[in-house]
Amino acid sequence: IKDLVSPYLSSDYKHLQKNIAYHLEYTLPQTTRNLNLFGTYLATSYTVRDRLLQLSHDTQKYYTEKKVKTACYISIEYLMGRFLQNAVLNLNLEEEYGEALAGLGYGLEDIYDQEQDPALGNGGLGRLAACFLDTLATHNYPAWGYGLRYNYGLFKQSVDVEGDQVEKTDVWLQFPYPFMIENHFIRIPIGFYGSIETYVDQKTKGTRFKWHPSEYVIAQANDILIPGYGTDNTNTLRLWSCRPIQELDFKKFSLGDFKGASEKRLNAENITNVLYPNDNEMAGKELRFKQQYFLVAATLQDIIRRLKEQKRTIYELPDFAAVQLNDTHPTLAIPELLRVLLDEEMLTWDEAWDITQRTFSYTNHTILPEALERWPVKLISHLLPRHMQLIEAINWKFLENFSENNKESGKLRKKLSLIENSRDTLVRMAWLAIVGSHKVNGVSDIHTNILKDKVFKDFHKIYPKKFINVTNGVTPRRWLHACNPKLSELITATLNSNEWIYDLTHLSKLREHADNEEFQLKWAAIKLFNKKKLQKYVKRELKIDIGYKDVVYDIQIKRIHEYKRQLMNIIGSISYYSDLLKMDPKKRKEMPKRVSFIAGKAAPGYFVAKKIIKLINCVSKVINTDPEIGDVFKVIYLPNYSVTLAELLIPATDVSEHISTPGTEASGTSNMKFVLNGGLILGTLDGANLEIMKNSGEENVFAFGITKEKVDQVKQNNIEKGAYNLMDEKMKNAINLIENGTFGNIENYQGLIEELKGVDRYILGHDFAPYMEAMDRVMQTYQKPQKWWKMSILGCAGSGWLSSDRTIKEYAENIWEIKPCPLPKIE
Ligand code: 26W
Repeated sequence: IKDLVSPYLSSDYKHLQKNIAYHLEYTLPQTTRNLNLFGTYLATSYTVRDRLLQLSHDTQKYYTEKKVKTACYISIEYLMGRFLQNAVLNLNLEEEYGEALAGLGYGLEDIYDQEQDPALGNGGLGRLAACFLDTLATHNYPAWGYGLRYNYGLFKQSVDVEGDQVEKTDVWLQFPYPFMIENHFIRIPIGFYGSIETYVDQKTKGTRFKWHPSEYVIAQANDILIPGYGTDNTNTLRLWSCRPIQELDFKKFSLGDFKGASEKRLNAENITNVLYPNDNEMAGKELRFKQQYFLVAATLQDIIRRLKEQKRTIYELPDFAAVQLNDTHPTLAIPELLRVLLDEEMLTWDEAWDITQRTFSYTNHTILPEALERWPVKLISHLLPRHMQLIEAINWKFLENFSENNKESGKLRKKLSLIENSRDTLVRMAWLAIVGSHKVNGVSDIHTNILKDKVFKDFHKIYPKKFINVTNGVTPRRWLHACNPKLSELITATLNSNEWIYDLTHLSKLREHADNEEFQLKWAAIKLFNKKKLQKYVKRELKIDIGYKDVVYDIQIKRIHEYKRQLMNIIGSISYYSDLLKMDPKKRKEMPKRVSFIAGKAAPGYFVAKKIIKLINCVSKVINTDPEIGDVFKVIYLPNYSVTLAELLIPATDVSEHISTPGTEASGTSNMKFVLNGGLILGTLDGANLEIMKNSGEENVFAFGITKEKVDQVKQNNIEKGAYNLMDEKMKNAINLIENGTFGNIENYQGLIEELKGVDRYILGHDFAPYMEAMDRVMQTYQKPQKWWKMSILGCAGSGWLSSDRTIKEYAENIWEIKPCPLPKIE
């Protein structure tokens, strides 16, 4: 049969053209006689999909033959970005597709540009998952991604005339998304609510339990095939969407109750309707809890089905699949697997618990207390009565090891308990994840140390070996090769090989060119080229002309959050603006030029973050229209930050800001992407910044501020003496400008300013002067091009370890115990 299809898949450009024409004529309501860009993009995408389907079938068949162990990554978010360019590059078909499309009158770039980003994630955690999928396929690891196919992804953001964030629904499925394949053969029933039956097992005479859910929905698989770079191995990202058991209640319909007739369907569809837009803050809504259970219940059934298809027993599960919990959102997988093993597979508790612990591992991505999930016992008992019973049993058995007898261990028991008795009785999901996993990891050195010494201290004492660090990484395919083709070419030409694309440590060989003037000029010219592209975008989208020659492009792009301190950034801009105004106009004109970009979304319910956006926009308006300032300084807020926008911004950046309060940013991953693209870092001693300094050289990073150890003392001082009283004069002056209405009515910013002058939780006041001083160093250094470009090249040369290929190797070896399984090459 393979011979019947393989001619279709030839990669000759004429063949590709025929394939595209086929899909235009027979898949789409289009014809080859009236071509348009969007239709051609769709048809092109279908031809890519065809190739991936073939490769995916071969891959699955081979993995099954080889009986490999598979990694299953469960994540409630995936921020994939555009698909087509990545797939064409990974399949190494760029030239062929370029030619094929040119023949039809289109440029490849314009076709790529037709694609909408599927925004099925909020930020760092979802994008990390996407980088991991790229690496897993590229390095031939047998792996599955599991997630949810939300009807509506993260909201689209715009800014109104007042400077406020406006949210619009992201209807990403209104047009076909050609890379997702609805797999009608995989439909899995998922229960909710109901009761527990207790009975005596006739064989063992022991008590057994059975859950009888009172409601069911269907989990429908939607598959996205993940190509690897330079390999035939193609993995699957399986996204579940929720369908009703019964589409329409005909009885109700016949009685004229049309609304009631569709109620069940609407309730079911609701489960995967929308991505919760909170990042680092728990919303605590019942629907979100349903999403979490729906995801893990469907995923585990799918894994167990595949295990059994291979005629393997349930005891072999830990050798068949390593299941990674991406933060605590999928933690219900632990009681769910236990339930399946006990109530359906009839295992003993000890057997079931052993299998569970050996199957799961858990990654923590944040230590912010408001982000740590705790769900009410009441809610769990109502929705998943059997699971609540099991969580209590896990807790009971775990605490058994710590006697109740003396006061000290009584205290310890309280701290360790999976169930917290505060105002509400709550389940601590992180505790459950730790107890039910064999490995727990943080995402950077400093973050893992905080987990061990603070957040999970008591658990670390009990299970010292369970806790390990796996520092995050990013895929060099998307974040250098695809988004910065000119730099990619220069690196390949300089190293005389493109091996760096899948082994990034090769970049270290760039070190010998760091001082070379000719090389520096080439390097700088590419940055300028990328800046020009961004300048054009800003002109087109915002109608602002910012210039790009001899201007420092300074960028902070990430979710808007108090701990990330965009507020310090914008107050810095106010202060700089005020200094410029005070200057002798002649001297001002000679100042080095800077554009300060900020982009990022605020969670719709996070009012403080929204005020920060408003302040940024109002400050930007005043500065950008001040004729005294002209092109010496501009502040640009770019709306609707996305993966695709990041691909434009990162290659164009001279210096990026990663200025979180020490101890708050678990890792950060955009910092890595900037360094990879020759951008310099202006950053605090936090997250992965520290490791970037270690690997690229401290002298190549503009670091400032205190270590995390000193933060508590500063906070205490703020509380005792009042933050405002300790503040630097320049910062007071900037705050004064906000208060006197320079940037619009102060009432807009009341909450922000009060917190800043009072407690200043994130110690902006303390760090302000060193921050401004570091920015000054940036501007001074930029005036010395040889030094600047040397730093830029050395930063990139030291970034080999930043690849997610390194990260995944560590997961594979130290947590999952899986091995690459490359498909044999067929020539
Ligand atoms: C329950 C609400 C909620 C939603 C999302 C809580 C927490 C999250 C995420 C875990 C937040 C997140 O994305 N964390 C980021 O993870 C990145 C990948 O490890 C890190 O690089 C970032 O530093 C971290 O903020």
